[in-house]
Amino acid sequence: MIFGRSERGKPPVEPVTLKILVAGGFGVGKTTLVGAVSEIRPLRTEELLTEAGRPVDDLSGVEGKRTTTVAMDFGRITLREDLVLYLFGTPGQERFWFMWDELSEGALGAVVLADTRRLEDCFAAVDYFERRSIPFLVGVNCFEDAARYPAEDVRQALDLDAGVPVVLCDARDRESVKEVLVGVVRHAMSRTAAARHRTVAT
Ligand SMILES: Nc1nc2c(ncn2[C@@H]2O[C@H](COP(=O)(O)OP(=O)(O)OP(=O)(O)O)[C@@H](O)[C@H]2O)c(=O)[nH]1
Ligand SMILES: [Mg+2]
Repeated sequence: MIFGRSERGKPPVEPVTLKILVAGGFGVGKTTLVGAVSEIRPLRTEELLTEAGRPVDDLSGVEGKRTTTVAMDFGRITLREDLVLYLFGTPGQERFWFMWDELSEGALGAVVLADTRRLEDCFAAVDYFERRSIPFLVGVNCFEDAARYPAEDVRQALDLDAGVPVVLCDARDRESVKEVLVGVVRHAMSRTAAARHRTVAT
C-alpha cells in the first residue's frame, strides 16, 4: 500500500537546544540540582575537599560536604519534545571562577542558587550576571535547618531588580527543579522579546 504524504508519520521535530547555567556560592546545591533533573548521567568534575583546603573552604552550613566541583557539572533535560536544556553547573569556590567566562558563552540564562543561611555567598554570582546582562532567576534552595523567608525578603536582601524572579526550591527534587528551569527559560525569553521590541521601536 502507498501512503499519501499527509498519512506518513509526522517528521521528527528538531528540538531547540538552550544553554542554562547553574551558579551560586560554595556548597549551595548546584551539582545536586543538575543531578536531580538530568536525563543523562550527569558529567561531574568533583574532587575531594582536603585538609589543605580547610583554611580557604568555608564549610559552615555544609559540614557534611566531602567533595567540590572543580570545573563544571553537565546535564540535559527535555522540557518539551521540542525544547531541550543543556545545564552547566559552575564551580562554587572563588579559586575556580576563571571557568565562568568560558561556561557562560552562549548561555540563554542562569539560575543563581542561594542559601538563606549564607546569602552573601551568592552576591558575586548576582553581580556577574547583572554586569553581563545575562537574564537570571534566583532559586532559594530550602535546606531543612534554614529559616524560611518569603521570596520578597530575599529579593530585597539581594537588591534585585523587580523583574528578576525569586523561586523557593529543593535542589534534590526533580519537579521542584523543573519549575525553576521553566521559570528561567520564561524569564529569559520575555527579556529577549522585550529587547527585540525596543530595537524595532527605536
Ligand atoms: N538538606 C539538603 N541538602 C542539600 C540540598 N541540596 C544539596 N544538599 C547537600 O548539600 C551539599 C552540597 O551540595 P552540592 O550539590 O555538592 O553543592 P555545590 O553547589 O555543587 O557545591 P560546590 O560545587 O562545591 O560549590 C551536599 O552534601 C548535598 O547533599 C537540599 O536542598 N537540602
Ligand atoms: Mg558542585
